[in-house]
Amino acid sequence: MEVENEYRHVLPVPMYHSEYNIWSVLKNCIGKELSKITMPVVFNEPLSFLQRMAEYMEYAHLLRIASQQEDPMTRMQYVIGFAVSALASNWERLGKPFNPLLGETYELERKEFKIICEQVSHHPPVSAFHAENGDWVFHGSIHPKLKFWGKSVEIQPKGVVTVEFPKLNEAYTWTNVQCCVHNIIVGKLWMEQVGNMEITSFASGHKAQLTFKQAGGNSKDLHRVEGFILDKSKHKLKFVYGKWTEFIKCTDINSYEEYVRDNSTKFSSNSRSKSPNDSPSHTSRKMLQKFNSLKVGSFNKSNSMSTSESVDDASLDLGENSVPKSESTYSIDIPNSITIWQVNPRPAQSSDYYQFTQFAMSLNEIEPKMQDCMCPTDSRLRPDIRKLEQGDIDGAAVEKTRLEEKQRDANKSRKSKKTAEWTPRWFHQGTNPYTKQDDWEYNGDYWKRQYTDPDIF
Ligand code: CLR
Repeated sequence: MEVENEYRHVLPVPMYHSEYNIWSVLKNCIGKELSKITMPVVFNEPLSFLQRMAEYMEYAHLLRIASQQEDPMTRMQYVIGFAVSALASNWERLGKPFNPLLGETYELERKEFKIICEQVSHHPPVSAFHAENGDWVFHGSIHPKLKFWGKSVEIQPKGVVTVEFPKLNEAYTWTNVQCCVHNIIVGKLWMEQVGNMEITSFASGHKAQLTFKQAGGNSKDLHRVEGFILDKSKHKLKFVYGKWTEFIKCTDINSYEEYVRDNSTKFSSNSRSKSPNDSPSHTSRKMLQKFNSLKVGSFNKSNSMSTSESVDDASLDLGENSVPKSESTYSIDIPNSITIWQVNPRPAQSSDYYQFTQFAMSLNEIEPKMQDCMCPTDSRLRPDIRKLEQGDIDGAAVEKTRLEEKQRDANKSRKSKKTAEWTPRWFHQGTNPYTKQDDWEYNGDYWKRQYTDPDIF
C-alpha cells in the first residue's frame, strides 16, 4: 500500500453544496444519449473520467501479491480481490466526472504501478488505459453507456479489462458490472453496482462467477457480492463473499456448506414473511436444495446463491425514495475464511470534498517532479477542472464551454480539410487476444516522454 503522506490530503477548498436538482436538468433529456448532454458544472466533481479510471489502481498491491503466488487458484483469489476493490471508490460518489476531451491523457506513477490513460474516441466516448509494474500488466478500455430511465440512470461500462502475468504466461479478463444511480426525480441519490462478473483465467481454465446483488429493497443485500471459483470442469473450488464497498473474503466449499446448514436463519429473508413454511429448518432445507441444484455451467440469475429468499416481496418494505441502509447486525462470517481485500477508510473530510477517497484527493495534484516533463494533454492541465477544484464555479463553467467549443471546431476543421481522422497517440485499435473482442492496445511509447502536443486545452 502507498505511503499516502507523500501526496496531497485535501483539495484546496471544500466543495460548494448546490441546491440545484438533477431532475430539473434531466427531465428534458429522456431518451437522449446522455454523453451528448451538457450538464451544469455544479453536478461535476473536479476530476476527469480518465482520472476516475486511474482509481482502479488504489489497491494495485493485490496484483503484486497475486503475481507472487505459486498456485493458480490463490492467484485467482487476489485477482478477484483486485477486480472488486477497483470499484470501492465509487461508493457515494455522485458527482459527474468531466468528459475527457479527445486526445486528453492522464498519467500516474506510484510505488506499486504506473498507468497511462487516453481518450481515444469522442463519439462514442471511449477511454483506454494501460498499467504495469514489472510482474503484471493491467489494461483495457471503457465506453460508459448511460441509459436514463426516468427514476434512475443505468450505466453500462462496456469494454473488456485484462490482467496479465507475463512471467507466468497467464491472463485474466472480465467485464465490469452495471452501475445504477437511483432517485433522480425525488429523494436522495444513491448508487449500486449490480450484475454478474465473470473472471476467466485463460491458462488454468479457472473461472470466478460473482454476483453483485441488487438491493432492490432488501437492505441485507446492499452492496453484497458473492460467488464461486470454479475449475475448468465447473467444479466449485472456493466461495467468495463480501461487499464491494468494504471487503472480500474467501472460504472453502465445505465450510460454506456447513455454514449454510447451520445458519439458515441468517440466510433467510428475516422475519418479514410469516408463512408457515418459513421455519428455519424449512428455509435451511430449501437453501440446501437450491445450493445443490445450482447449475454452475451456465451463468444465469438463479446461479447466484442468494442470501435472501425473495427480493421481490421485500421491495414492498422500503419507502420508495429512501436509501437502503446496510444492516450492521447482519454479517456473514464463515469459519476458515481469509480476507483478500479490505477497504481503506475514507478521510474525515470526505463529505466536504465530493466524497473523495484519500487516493482521489491526490489525483489532480501537480507534483513538483512533474513540472517540466508533463505531457501537455494531461488532465491536470485542464483549466475547467482546476477552477472547479479551486471553488470557482462560474470560471469553471466558462472554461468548460470554451474547451467543448474548441473541440467541436477542431473536429469540424479536420472534417473539412479531409485530413485523416483523429488518431490516438498511445493506443491503437485491435483485438483482445484472449476474448477476441475489439480492444485498444498500448503502443509502449508514452513513458519515453517525447510529446508532440496537439493543443486541446
Ligand atoms: C463505475 C465503475 C465502472 C466504470 C464507470 C463508468 C462510468 C461512471 C461509473 C463508473 C460511476 C458513476 C458515474 C459514471 C459516469 C457518470 C456517473 C461517475 C466509474 C455519475 C454518478 C453520474 C451522475 C449524474 C447522473 C445522475 C446523471 O467500472
